[in-house]
Amino acid sequence: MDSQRHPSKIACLVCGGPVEPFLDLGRMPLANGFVLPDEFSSEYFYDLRVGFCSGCMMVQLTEVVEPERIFHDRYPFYSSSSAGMVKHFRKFAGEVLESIQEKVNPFVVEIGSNDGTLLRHFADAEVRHLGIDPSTNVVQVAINREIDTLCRFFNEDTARQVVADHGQADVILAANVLRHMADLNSKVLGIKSLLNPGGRLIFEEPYLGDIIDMASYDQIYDEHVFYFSVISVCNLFKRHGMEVIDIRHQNVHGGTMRFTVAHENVYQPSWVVRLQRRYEKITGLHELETYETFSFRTELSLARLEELLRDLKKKGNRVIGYGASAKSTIVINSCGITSDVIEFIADTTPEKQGKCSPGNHIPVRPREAFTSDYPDYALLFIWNHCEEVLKKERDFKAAGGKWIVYVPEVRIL
Ligand code: JHZ
Ligand code: ZN
Repeated sequence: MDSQRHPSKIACLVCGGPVEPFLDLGRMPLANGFVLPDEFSSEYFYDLRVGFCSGCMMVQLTEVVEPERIFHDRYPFYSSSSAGMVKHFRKFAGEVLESIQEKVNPFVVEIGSNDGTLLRHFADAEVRHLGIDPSTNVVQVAINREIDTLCRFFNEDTARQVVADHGQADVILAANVLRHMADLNSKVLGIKSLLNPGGRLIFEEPYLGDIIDMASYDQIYDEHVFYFSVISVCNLFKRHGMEVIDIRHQNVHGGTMRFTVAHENVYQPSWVVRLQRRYEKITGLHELETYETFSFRTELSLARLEELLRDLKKKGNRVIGYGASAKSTIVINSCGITSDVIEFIADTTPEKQGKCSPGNHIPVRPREAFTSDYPDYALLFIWNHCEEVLKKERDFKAAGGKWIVYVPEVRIL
């Protein structure tokens, strides 16, 4: 092995301390890199490894893919692709709108605003707003909905530009975005300069505590450079004179934490933040051993899934995948699943249909390919939308079909 390319420890992207790798998922294609057959030979691969920094407690990837390879004019993920998430964002917006109703002409900025699923509620309420997102195709959807959006990467320059054009923000929102940004210190500096003195950054991300508890290893991929605990997020903002003043756990994407952050010494931080930090110490989120156990559970879970699929195929069953999520790429490539095992993946996103899954090239077909000819088993790659899917597809079960899930454990439903 080339020790220059695969150093055992890398420097933490936040504090520069040593990062200890604890899980290696091998060579991996881009999670959202769905491909046409003539693109197979130019597919991009990277080493998917994740590590823990004992200095600032941040869990992070050890190899970062350039964001321009991921977010471009064909980024195939739309925030509105799940009815459950649309509902979640409506409620989120309602709470924020209520918190700013006393303000005169408030200004709300969303980083990574995608197709405007969250920001549309501010546009509808005629609140001054601005979305910032680098993926042209998703931004076009937002612009068509008359949501003010700037199509570019968020960074310190963008922040300066927004302040010059519109002034500082009262609220900055970011949902499933900050963990995607490798140069996190610089992004925090951008946020700090964009946020007015009494302003709040409210962001949410799948919570590391839940990822560990549920062994949801498939949330680990190129787009997610960081995996946030309350301790690591507090440490990150403290470096820049900001502080976490509140946290609220959310029941989406397998467990998400919503963080509220402000300039230091403006608000009294909630006792919940202190308590959760203590809880994280009790459950070992500040110790490498916890992550090594997680790594072992991941390997076990992958082996069980592989065995189950092999067994079902041997008995002559038809198996398909449901939901060509970014997560599915990790499971498919880690388990070595090919189209001999899974005929196709059913997915509602037009941009993914007709293409093949990254790496192992399983065809992606519209949902109707599933409903018109039910298989014996469907492997649910969007276990995070389980309730929504099982309700929508209740006829599959009624027709004798069975679901396979693998988070929190490999099970047949
Ligand atoms: P879903 C993406 O992850 C990527 P993914 C990103 N990195 C991130 O952080 C999270 O979102 C938030 C399909 N689908 O939401 C549509 C159906 O086919 O778990 C999409 O292709 N039928 C930004 O991709 C895919 O699932 C359905 O009934 O893991 C989305 O999967 C539903 C509900 C979805 O996110
Ligand atoms: Zn660190």
